[in-house]
Amino acid sequence: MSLYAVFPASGPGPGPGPGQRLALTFILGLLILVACVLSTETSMPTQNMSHKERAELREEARDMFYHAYRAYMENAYPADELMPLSCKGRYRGVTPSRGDMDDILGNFSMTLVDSLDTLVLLGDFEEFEHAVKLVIRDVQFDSDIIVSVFETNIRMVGGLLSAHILAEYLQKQADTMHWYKGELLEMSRELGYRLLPAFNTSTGIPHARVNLRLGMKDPQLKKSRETCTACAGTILLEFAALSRLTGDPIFEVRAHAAMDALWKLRHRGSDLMGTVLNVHSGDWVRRDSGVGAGIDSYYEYLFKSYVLLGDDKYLARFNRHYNAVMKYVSEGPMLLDVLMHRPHAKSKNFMDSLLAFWPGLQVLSGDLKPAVQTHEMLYQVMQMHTFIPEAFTVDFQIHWGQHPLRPEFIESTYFLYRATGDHHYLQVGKRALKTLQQYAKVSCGYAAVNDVRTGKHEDRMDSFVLSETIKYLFLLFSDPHDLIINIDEFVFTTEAHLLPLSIAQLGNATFSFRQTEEHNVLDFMRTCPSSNKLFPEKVRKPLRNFITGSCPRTSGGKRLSALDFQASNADHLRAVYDMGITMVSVGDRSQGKAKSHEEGEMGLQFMQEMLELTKMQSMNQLAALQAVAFTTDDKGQDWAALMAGPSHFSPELIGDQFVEGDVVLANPLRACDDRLDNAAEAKGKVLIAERGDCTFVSKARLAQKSGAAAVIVCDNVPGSSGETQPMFAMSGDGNDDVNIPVVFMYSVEFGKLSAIMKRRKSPLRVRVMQMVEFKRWQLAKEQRMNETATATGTSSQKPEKEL
Ligand code: DMJ
Repeated sequence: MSLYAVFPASGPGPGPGPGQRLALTFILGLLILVACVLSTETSMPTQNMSHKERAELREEARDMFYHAYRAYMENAYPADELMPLSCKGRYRGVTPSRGDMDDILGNFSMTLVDSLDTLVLLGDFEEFEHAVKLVIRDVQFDSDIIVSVFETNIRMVGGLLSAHILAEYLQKQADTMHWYKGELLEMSRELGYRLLPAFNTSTGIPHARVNLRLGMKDPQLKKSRETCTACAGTILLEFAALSRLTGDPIFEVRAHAAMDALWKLRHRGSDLMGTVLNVHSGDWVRRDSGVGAGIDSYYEYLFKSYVLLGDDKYLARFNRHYNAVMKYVSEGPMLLDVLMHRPHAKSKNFMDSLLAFWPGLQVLSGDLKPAVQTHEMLYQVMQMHTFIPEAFTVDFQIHWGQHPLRPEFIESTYFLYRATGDHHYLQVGKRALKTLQQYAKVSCGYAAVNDVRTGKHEDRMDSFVLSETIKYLFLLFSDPHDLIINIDEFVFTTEAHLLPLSIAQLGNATFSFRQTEEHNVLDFMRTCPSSNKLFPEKVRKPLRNFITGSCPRTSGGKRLSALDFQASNADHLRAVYDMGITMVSVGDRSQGKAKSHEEGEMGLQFMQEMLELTKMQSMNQLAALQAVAFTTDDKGQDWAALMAGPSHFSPELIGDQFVEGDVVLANPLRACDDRLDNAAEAKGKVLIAERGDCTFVSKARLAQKSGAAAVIVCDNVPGSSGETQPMFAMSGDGNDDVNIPVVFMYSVEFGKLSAIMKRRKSPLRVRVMQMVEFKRWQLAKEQRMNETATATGTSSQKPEKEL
């Protein structure tokens, strides 16, 4: 059914023009489609969960742990990870490399070390003791392997430290493991020393990678410069614990220094951090600022450093950043990256799944309302796509469909449940658990999902599946009283390792006792019914259809807004009819009449919003659209541009940024098989390669290798055009190594470009840039020309374009 809106008969002013009508039809069509396609499950009221069911789910989480753990121990140990599809171990240097991703691996039995403290939480002291013995016997660090400092710290140092703490705890409390003499602490100290050379930089901010044996003397690390904010800022909890437990201050000193240096790099205007920086100069390399990939655990460690060490400085810093994030990045329940130096400009139109930890952190810091909202939005994304994809767009479409069974959403669910006691979060956890069982469980462990659209598995089970994902599920369904430790006396590291708050008392000048005034803080929870429990549902309710919009959102008396409007909703149709707008099937042109003058006014307001929405939508589309611009006259005065699509794997050209160069056709045109016969010619130029035979990103890598300034991938489907089909963004493989712009051009547009190339005597020079910027620039130019023409009384008619 196709619908369009007819303007109210009683309302003043002109009706929408044909273009606007078309846009309205489009929006309404879209709304109808969304309403029909999506289920209404999100509006299910929360059901309380019985003790019995909760206990059953706890046991199911326990079984999940053993299913994964045994699969690893029996088929992969002493490898770092289990490959669940081939049912064998993943070894660095032996298993075919996955590139930078493998920097996580150090051939140090990572999954076992990462799993140790979960064994204690499960109450399996016997297996814990056995596993500790294995680690002491088998794990060694003197390997000529380059590892990620961040990952080694959070998974290995953190895993060893928490296991050491729990081993000593069991000695005292469970009268067991008397043979244990602090070997795990010694191992973590040794590993800490092996990471320290990375901290020898002029800023004190550690390098991203280090060689376990050679430190920074590895020739491959000579050019090491860049690290991410989270990579450098997620060290302090483990290093402080290491120093306080060993009595060796060096670790904590270095980690504090890195935090201090990072703090100095914040943007003084916005208080935001970028994502990637140069460890020597302290210059920002990527100024995108959000709470997900590249930054996430820096914020987490500022707050938790305050909690663990009691140093107010970290709370103050966290608060400054937090306010900035809530001011610029947070938009309703969404969190959208901005540029740290231009915080009003959104730098991405997608969110990544790592940001799902944020509501959990908000809970810890006491800001419950936005935590409930963001969590609700994420839950809807999960229901829409089965799992939360690695990245999803602002309209909740898949941007990157992978799902490596990450813990962040479950982690936040756990903290929200602990803070509110609301059974909704148990239901959410149940759904997450059952989804893992149904779609990720394989006979040999749990397999990551390569694409949530197809459900295809990947031969990968990251160690955090055991150390975090299943641990948080187990904790969610456990009564804290049944756990062998008082969980509230511990801080969870970013890898969910347990560090006791008592560490602060092990002496350091930065420590000061916190004034908790616990009784006053908790008073509001003692009301009956607890206001704390009633609150989240109130916050969630209006958001319930945030994505699907499948139920009426208006309550009596409130004006229906265009944003809320659902063409499939009878109440909505009635409401707009009352405002004087009739929705008619094409062909039926009867008009609506407003019930009253006021309602007629509301109708006008409604239509205005519709137009605004259309405008916003086309602005968004324009922002993503790329342009290949060139001059159409010899003097270089007149410009034209052909539309092109962006890619997910190359840097975005934002604002007035552009890359300019002569175009050159790749030889062979498809630029595959690592073969480019005219590589020398491509240097500094804009290389044109044809779609097909290999991935977009491999063409881009080949062009980058030969020094090309940018790439235009032209379509291989004859007759395709951006005028008749939607533009799309080329997908990558998740690696972030392409640093030249890469754009896609349909065949019709490319036909125009190649015709111009043929007509020109000299090579065609093009500018790759954002389409919206090109349009802005052109408009400004036209305006200037008009002004001059008016002033001089001449004609401002533009010369014919070459297109
Ligand atoms: C874990 O290793 C940690 O939670 C880290 O902070 C982020 N990435 C993974 C889980 O997704």
